[in-house]
Amino acid sequence: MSSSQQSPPEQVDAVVVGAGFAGLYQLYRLRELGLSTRVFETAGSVGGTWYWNRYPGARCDVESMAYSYSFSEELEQEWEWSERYATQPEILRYARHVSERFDLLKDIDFNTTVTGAVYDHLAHCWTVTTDSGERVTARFVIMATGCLSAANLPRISGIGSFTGAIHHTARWPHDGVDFTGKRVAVIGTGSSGVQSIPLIAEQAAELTVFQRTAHYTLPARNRPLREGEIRERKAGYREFREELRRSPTGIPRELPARGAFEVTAEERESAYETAWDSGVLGALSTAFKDLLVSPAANETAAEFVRDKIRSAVADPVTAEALCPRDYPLGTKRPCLDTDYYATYNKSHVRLVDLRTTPIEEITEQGVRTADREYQVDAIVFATGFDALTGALAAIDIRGRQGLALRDKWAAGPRNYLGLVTAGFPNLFTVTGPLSPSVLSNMMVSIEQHVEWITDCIAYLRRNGLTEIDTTAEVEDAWTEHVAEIASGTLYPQAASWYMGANVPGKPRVFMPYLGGVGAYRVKCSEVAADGYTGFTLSSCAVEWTEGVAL
Ligand code: NA7
Repeated sequence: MSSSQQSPPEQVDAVVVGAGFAGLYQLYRLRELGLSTRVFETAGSVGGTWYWNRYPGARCDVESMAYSYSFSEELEQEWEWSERYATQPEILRYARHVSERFDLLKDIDFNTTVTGAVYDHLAHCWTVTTDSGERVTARFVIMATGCLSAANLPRISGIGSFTGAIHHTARWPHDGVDFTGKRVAVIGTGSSGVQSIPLIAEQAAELTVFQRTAHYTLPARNRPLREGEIRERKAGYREFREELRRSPTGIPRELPARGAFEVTAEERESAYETAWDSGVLGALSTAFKDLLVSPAANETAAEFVRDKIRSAVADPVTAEALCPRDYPLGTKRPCLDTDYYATYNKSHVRLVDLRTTPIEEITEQGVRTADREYQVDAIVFATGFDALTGALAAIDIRGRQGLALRDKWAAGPRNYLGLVTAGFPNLFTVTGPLSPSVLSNMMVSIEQHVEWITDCIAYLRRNGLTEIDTTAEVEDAWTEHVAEIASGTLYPQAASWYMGANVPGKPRVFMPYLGGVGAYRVKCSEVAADGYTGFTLSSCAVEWTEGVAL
């Protein structure tokens, strides 16, 4: 497939960047529309984040029967999920099954990274370049690059001098890692740390966890799915999917009618116990309608979790260090776990609180904090991602007048509906910043975006149009709307990756849209039904025949 730098670029209708769940579905839809499409993927196979995140305990914390495609009734009827929360290997099997079932692989170039894309404002098309030196010209580029794909490896001094093994949870070796008999350090206690720590502890001779921020985590209550419940869900799958699409987050759960102080202390406690027992992501922060807007209400739920931690962890000093204190519950990504807190009762597991003794350097032998060195054989970085914008900023994307997307977004992402950014026409982002993205069931949001983008391209074609852009005024209004909704909540109070706070130098802007999946879908659909209001549509002199005629 590859051609040399000198040969003329291949012309296709669309390039899709990424072959995770977004890219796979986008390819399927564009093919259905009759568009010639090339997909480029850095990884050696499909699956996106599920291809890379192979650390022990990696699993989805949205229920598997909700975290799956809905576009094909046959697919959803024939696929059997085995657990309430699917493991990474099972999700990866599913991604592979989908890619084979719909014959998608033949249009995907694996082990190929898109390095740049330049817009030609006269021809209304992009020239995309890859690290294999290939150039492809496409009228449309769809960035299906994922929200959590650019791994964040902190720049800790001395990291290169460590003589043991270094692993990042988001770049885990395919053959797995055997920690038996090893002294292991885990740095980071977000979802990846919380999921992997109990399993690493089962193998390691010694486990030292380095915690910068204590996280709120709820027991997942994972279990095998029962045949009866699978049958029942499949019988009502259509209604269930509709319910998810209309819901605030695309995750099935009860919506509260009352505030935390509109009930007695006993009723409040009982509601929190119900949420704790549910094993549903975000159940606690939505147990009452005001938990994410009122600090006092939030504190009642936060204290409930701290009590659970104190009763689960035997050593009071460790328990206190594990209690989150400096941000409201739910304002950093909540976690679901299996035996996380109990792991700290094991005699070979210890917690180092980086708030009192920060890491100073990585040494040849291990990790040195402000008070001592911890000698280890392996370091696991569970330090997360340059979320939402990292994968986009890694590509040199040049819009009108050569403007670089990374420069345009230097103070934070700006766009309209999270879909199109002004000056970068015909470039769509799937679940991009300023859309519900990571505050939703990604499958629900991916399907909605892919379908919207596909319908939009179909509309352009039907109407002889070749370009869709938006204006600075329209995107300013949307960007401000997203910020305004966030500012009415407690979310901006946390130094979270939603805010870009985990990556030094990244602008602190709340990136996901908090208006809710259902409301957002309605807004996107209305915009489309009204002829794409807020977007500027135009046609170039070149007729659309087969492929892009330039
Ligand atoms: P997260 O949620 O970003 O967690 C990363 C963790 O690593 C978190 O505890 C960070 O502390 C910590 N971290 C990051 N940089 C450092 C440095 N320099 N020193 C010490 N500790 C550090 O990533 P995950 O991979 O766990 O989860 C990401 C999402 O994947 C998850 O939410 C699900 O959606 C799936 P911090 O909190 O920033 O102080």
